[in-house]
Amino acid sequence: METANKTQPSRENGSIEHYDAVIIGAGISGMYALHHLREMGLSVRVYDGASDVGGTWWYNRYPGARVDAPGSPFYSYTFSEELMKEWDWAEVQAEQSAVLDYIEFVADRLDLRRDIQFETWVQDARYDESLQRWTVETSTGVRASAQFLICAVGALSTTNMPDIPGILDFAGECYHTGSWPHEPVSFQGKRVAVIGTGSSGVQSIPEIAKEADHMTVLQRTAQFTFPSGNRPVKPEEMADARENWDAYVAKMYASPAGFPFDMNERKALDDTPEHRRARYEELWRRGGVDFLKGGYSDITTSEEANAWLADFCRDKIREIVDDPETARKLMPDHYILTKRAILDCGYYETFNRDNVTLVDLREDPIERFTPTSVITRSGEHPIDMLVLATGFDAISGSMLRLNPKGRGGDSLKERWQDRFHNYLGLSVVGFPNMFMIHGPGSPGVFYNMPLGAERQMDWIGNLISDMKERGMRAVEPTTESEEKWDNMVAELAHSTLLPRTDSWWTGANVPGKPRYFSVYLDGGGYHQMISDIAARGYEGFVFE
Ligand code: N01
Repeated sequence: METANKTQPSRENGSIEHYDAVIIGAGISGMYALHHLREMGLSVRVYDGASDVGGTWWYNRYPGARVDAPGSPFYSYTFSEELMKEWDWAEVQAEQSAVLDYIEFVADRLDLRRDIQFETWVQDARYDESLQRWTVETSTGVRASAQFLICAVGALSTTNMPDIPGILDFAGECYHTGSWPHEPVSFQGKRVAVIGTGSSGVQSIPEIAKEADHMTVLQRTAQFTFPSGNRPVKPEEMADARENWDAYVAKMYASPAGFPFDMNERKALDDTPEHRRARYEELWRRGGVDFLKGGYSDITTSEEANAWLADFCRDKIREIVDDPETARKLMPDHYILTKRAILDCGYYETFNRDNVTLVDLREDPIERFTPTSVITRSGEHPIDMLVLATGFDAISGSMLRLNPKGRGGDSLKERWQDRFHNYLGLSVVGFPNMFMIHGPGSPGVFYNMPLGAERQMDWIGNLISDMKERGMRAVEPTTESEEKWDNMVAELAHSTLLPRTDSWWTGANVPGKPRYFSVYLDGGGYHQMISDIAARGYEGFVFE
């Protein structure tokens, strides 16, 4: 490492900047990567296409966007007790603007922006085998060379645009929830159509419906959603988290999903049907995370337990939705919790509004768009605005969009044609010194993502220190270790019902994408395992 202990880059005739590490992405992961590597004394540069920090939280500012996972104050960085002590969370499921405020506070507090170049898209990244360094080319013409390339490009960042005849001819306003405008969007007096009923659709539909003249929901797959149970964070909860932060963090480290909650270990069929129903009623009333952590341990492994909960939730839809025909269309038919769990704020209730129409695209598919309408098999729906809540080319999409070129100029797209070959979700054969945060093969989206980024980045930092001590210049995994890891990811996934349902976890939402479940499901076990691998001298890697 030639510039360790320097934080300023050296420039050659202004044409190329030299760093120890280049980080792509200034979201939660990239920000921590910058902080951590800088603390280690490395020279680091971050590039991001956005005009400020935040990544997914910078882009996803659609109405209703909020943390819909176990939330505040545990969806946050854990590495600094000061940050924790200085920040107050207002709601358990913080809204997007509150999360972005927090991220900006961290960037200010750690003075991160001085090493981030915004509005700069990395267009190419190539490994030079003779120099054992990466060169990146950017949209602003800046070129940079670095020994290490950290890809913090986001697991849910590359938007999935539906390919529907005539969609580009639609002349009204059109927005994707994943790249929502920064200027206010007014729905007043407008006829709005929304495609997509995943988390983004379920969060935005109730909000848009309150303001729009009319809303048409174009639903391809009916969804199970649970009442969010969002509420203010109580002052005593914040005080308790602050007082006992170390204990909470230890619990987060020990838990499979990275949150400090005790999960119910009991199996559904160990209880009588009456007891189960009473339990589900109580959890439904409390809503939110309570439902997920308080349910039974075998919902995603036992077909019978799964069917029982699915029936309970379908009964809830029938209870909530007034019109039986609309309720019928809203009935999901997949294994419950085999698509990402959604927490909603009045989603099913929205279909009781006079200004909302539900179109079931399975019975009544979209034929085409015109400049002023969407035409489904049953007829024409005139619209002024189209909202695409169609999700992302998730997990692997942003790495493929970057498409780095490794040894011999071979591209990641070539390497990943059939599967997203990787070792530990961190590294790829033929791409030395390149590391992914939340990449395919990691627990990524099944783990508390800020914590997962911290833990992966700490591991990468330790590997870099180890290389420095041993005078090593390059590291990459072996093909055998990639194959072994792929089998481990698959084995764990297939011990559950999750791969049986089409979802963005299986790549089924993007035509032509390799279809398989590419997330490692045991986050807690994963972090222990990668730490053991490090202790065994980075087993599965080769060094130069
Ligand atoms: O995307 P999705 P999302 N024609 O892929 C439909 C995270 N997140 O943005 O199910 C018609 O879940 C598609 O239909 P189908 C969270 O992890 C977090 O909502 O593929 N429909 C589906 O209904 C989440 O899971 C938060 O049949 C089409 C929808 O569009 C993940 O991001 C908030 C279509 C896409 O749902 C992704 O959620 C929001 C087509 N051609 C999201 N193509 C927070 O915690 C797609 N669909 C803040």
